[in-house]
Amino acid sequence: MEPEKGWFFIADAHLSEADELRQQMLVRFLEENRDRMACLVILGDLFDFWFGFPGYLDPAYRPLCDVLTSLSRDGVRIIYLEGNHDFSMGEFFTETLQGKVCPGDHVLELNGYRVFLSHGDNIDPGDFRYRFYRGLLKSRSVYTLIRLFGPGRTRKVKNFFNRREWMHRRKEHSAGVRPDEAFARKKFEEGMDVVILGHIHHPCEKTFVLHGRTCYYFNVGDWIEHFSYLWYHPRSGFRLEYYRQESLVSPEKGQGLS
Ligand SMILES: [Mn+2]
Repeated sequence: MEPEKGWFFIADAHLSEADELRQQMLVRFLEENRDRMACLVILGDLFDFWFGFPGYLDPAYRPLCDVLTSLSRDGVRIIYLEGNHDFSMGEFFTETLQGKVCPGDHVLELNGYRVFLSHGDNIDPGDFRYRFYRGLLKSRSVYTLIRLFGPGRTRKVKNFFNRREWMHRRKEHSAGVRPDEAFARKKFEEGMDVVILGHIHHPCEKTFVLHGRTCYYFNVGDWIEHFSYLWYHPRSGFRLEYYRQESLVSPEKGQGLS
């Protein structure tokens, strides 16, 4: 019997050249689930810094890129929502993987649900400073500059960005409604049934009832501390799950990335 195929949603692995073990875990997870995978949605920041230079793939990411290529050849759809550590997904994602790359938000229809997807770093309309820098960084002139530097100097570019405090901004909110939940509620009012975000590195699921309509907010968490993902199949619905591969789990915690 054909295994049931569904949708996988992951985000925020923030892999760097030093994270061989976590990359290996992610590769195993994807391999083990390939028969259940119709579509893989990556909600940003899969790498700690990614710039898709034409004709170049960072050898450090080869294992993960290879498994993504083989999934895509097997007919798995790949959708990538750019995060705040992704600058230009480039031809590997668009050509080799034939993936859909969304620089901002994306809305799709999933078995009757209107699903809103976004990395989730740009959801606070009051955070002008962050919005300003994000806009500046993701501008054509910065992309041209990075392209001029070339892949040989990406580590320098990455270190430059990673030294900026606002690159890692995950606002603390001790009282009141969390901004991600307030944002989800706004989207439900606009007609969405499901909102799926990443960025905050905390897996969570919350059900809202709006004028008699049940809506769902999910944050898929991360692959640094929680190794969490969201799985959807028409029969079981949405389920937030955790990958456990004890022999590979490394005790890396609290890297403070977002
Ligand atoms: Mn992020």
